[in-house]
Amino acid sequence: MDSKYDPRVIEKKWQTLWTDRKYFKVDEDSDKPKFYCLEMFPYPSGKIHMGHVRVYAIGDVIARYKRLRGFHVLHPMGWDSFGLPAENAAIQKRVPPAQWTLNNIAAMREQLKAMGLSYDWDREVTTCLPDYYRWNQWFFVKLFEKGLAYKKKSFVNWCPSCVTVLANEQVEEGKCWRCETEVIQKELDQWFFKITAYAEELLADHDRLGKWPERVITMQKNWIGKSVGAEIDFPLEGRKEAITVFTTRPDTLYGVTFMSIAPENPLAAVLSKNTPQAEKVRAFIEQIKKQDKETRTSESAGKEGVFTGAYAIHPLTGSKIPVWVANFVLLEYGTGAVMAVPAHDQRDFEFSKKYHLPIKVVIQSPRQIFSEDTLHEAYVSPGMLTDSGPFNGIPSEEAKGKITEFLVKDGKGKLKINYRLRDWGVSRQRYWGTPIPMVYCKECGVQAVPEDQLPVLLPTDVPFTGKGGSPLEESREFSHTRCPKCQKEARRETDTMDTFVDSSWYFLRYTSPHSESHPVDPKKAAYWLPVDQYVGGIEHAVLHLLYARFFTKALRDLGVISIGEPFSNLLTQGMVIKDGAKMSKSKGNIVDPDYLIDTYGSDTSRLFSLFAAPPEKDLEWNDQGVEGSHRFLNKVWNVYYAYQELWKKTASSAQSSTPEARVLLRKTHQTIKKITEDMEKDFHFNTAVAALMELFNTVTDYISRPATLDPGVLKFTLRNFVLLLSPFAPHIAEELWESLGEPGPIFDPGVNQSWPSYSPKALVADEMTIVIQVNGKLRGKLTVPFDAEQESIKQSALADSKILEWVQNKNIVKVIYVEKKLVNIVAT
Ligand code: ANZ
Ligand code: ZN
Repeated sequence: MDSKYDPRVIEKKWQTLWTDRKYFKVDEDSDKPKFYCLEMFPYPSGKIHMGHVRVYAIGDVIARYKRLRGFHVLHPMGWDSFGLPAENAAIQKRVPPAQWTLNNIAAMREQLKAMGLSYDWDREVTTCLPDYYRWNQWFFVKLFEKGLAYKKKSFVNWCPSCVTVLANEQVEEGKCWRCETEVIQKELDQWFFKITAYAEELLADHDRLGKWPERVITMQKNWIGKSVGAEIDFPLEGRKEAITVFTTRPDTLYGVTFMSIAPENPLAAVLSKNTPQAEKVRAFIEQIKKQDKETRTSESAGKEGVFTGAYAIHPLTGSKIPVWVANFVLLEYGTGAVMAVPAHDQRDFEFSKKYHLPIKVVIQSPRQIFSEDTLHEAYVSPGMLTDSGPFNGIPSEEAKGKITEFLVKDGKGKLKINYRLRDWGVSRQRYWGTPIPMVYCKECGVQAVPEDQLPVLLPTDVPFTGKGGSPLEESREFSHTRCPKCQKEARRETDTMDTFVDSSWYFLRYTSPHSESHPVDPKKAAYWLPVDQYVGGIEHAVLHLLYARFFTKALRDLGVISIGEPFSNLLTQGMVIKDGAKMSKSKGNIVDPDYLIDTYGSDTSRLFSLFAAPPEKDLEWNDQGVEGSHRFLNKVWNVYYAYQELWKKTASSAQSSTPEARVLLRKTHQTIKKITEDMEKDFHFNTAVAALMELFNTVTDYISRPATLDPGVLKFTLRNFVLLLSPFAPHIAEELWESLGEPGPIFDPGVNQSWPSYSPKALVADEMTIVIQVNGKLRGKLTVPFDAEQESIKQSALADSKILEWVQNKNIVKVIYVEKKLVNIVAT
């Protein structure tokens, strides 16, 4: 041990040793219970940022802690390495995407290694390499064979200038994020995964999850958006067909005063044909097509519409109801048509006011009688039915069932459950992604690429022009192929898969990353799965976490794995904030992890990020905090350095003769208890680190009085302190451990070092008796813990009932404390 704490030297030393001896490499053969600890893998943008430091430090603490708790821990790392930035780099810098990506991975791998993270690097998974993406293709084909991958026309956000599809997130206020051209809705042939087939199971299985943030579950529930209601048919006047609507409020059926259909609904054009309205309707549809759906259907958006010229017939009253086209009705939800009840639906209410359509109250509030004139907004709460024929006087909740039943008997409607969840569109007109393994043959139609011809490799002869469209179309060699069935000339699918496909199963691949015959080796997967603890950002609450849950269920049904839920427990860490905003390049408030690690070392960086906030809360950056963590580690180092000679002739001892040593012992046991509880319950790393600092204060206090020093007890405390510190600041912990001469290293699986345990008996305090005097005369006695603070002893003395009598009606001038002996109260 050097006299000076130099993280650069010791961190390199221990990282090399851990790596060379493969301490964190695991197989499937152990008597210990397994624990699979996983953090969301990064996109290799080129450099790690503080957000990475935070999430990977959290994961590493959990992994190391669980090892010390006797678990056989799988802790892997990899790269989510397909995606648009590589393509943009290719356009801007003329580097091939593969080269750009692999260089970035190499650089980031070194940065992660410098953090001292306990990964089994032999299991590294890189999604942009054929040994990984071939299985994306394999899954695609299997899903296609089961009808869970299919192609259909659908409307997508389209930038006419970039000639490409945009994700919803890439549309900003209706404009393209890249060129600010107005985005239009374009109908394209796209591949979909049928996630809706699992909607009910995805919802129901929320109950089977372990510790997941309530917020994430709520967001998923809203995203899936289950609605129970009815489908009701409204015959069209003078036509054979009917408009079918989906409603969650069949109780309001008598309040329908018009119908609204989506502009994309083909009926819109059909119904207005040959009416004076035809041209108006056509123009309106064109205008709405230009708006993005998010804006158009938001609550605050203006309600707009146009009359089609056609009428529907009310299924119960037989009255004539005008059919309108309205901007807020979506084609993809329900039936793309709505029965409008302006008295009880706010959007319909606003629409009616704007276009002077009648409003008919059919649910009466128990508190106030509303009529068309007194209603200033829709009445949406439950109430009693009125103006509803035979259903008058029935409570609205009950009427839902009654009216539906009535319609069903009459063949005019049926019960219906709807989900907001849509099938997952996976086609991307991009280069840097997994080629979709499909072939189009003029004779045989759509054909899957046979298994023995996988992987379909990404071609390298593709020019990057930035013009948009599918870059793979530009590769002649790629797009021209032969039909797997008839061998005639055929065309390959030139779209690639959404990169969310890659991250939907990487956690499965980690269990057997080198398997060439299977996506996952069934035995190994059965041993490791599910992930026991998953750690990642809340921004993935819906898409990634829902897709991964869907994939797990679909792959279970394909017989690939046997579990149905991938992540037993989920921890979502907060953001790293500086000067009130999330750290980002554009805000210019970035702290570079490289600088931090070079200046202070990885242990300080980790300790600070764990200490500064509970993991699920945002972490406010603070330079003094970093300095403070660094000073703490220095202080610790100096104490161990000062005593290292002593340890050679001293054994650790949990027995003590002196009361002072017993105070230290008790504090040690209390700290072990406290930190263990913090780790087990919601991972309260910040309070765990605070407890460590507190224990160390007791240590420095203790050694400041060398006369009463018991070296055995001190060694006992310092030994436990290192173990408690080791998940947080592993490098310095190994070094300190070595200085104690204990069998090590701590993280050598062969040493089998375990997390300290406390003795409940040792938590009880020694007590002492304090004499209480009033004006120098003995008036009482007090029993207090041996390490009670002066202030609390004085307070107890003053509150003693006997003493109160003696000082009654007197003025307390002074309270004198003689350490561990007496309290004298001076009163006049
Ligand atoms: C009549 C009605 C009366 C409605 C009332 C509501 C209140 P959730 O709960 O989200 O499922 N709706 C149906 N399909 C629609 C579409 N494609 N685009 C826009 N709106 C649509 O909402 C179901 C309700 O949303 C349905 O119930 C329908 O309006 C509307 F007092 O029908 B309701
Ligand atoms: Zn063919």
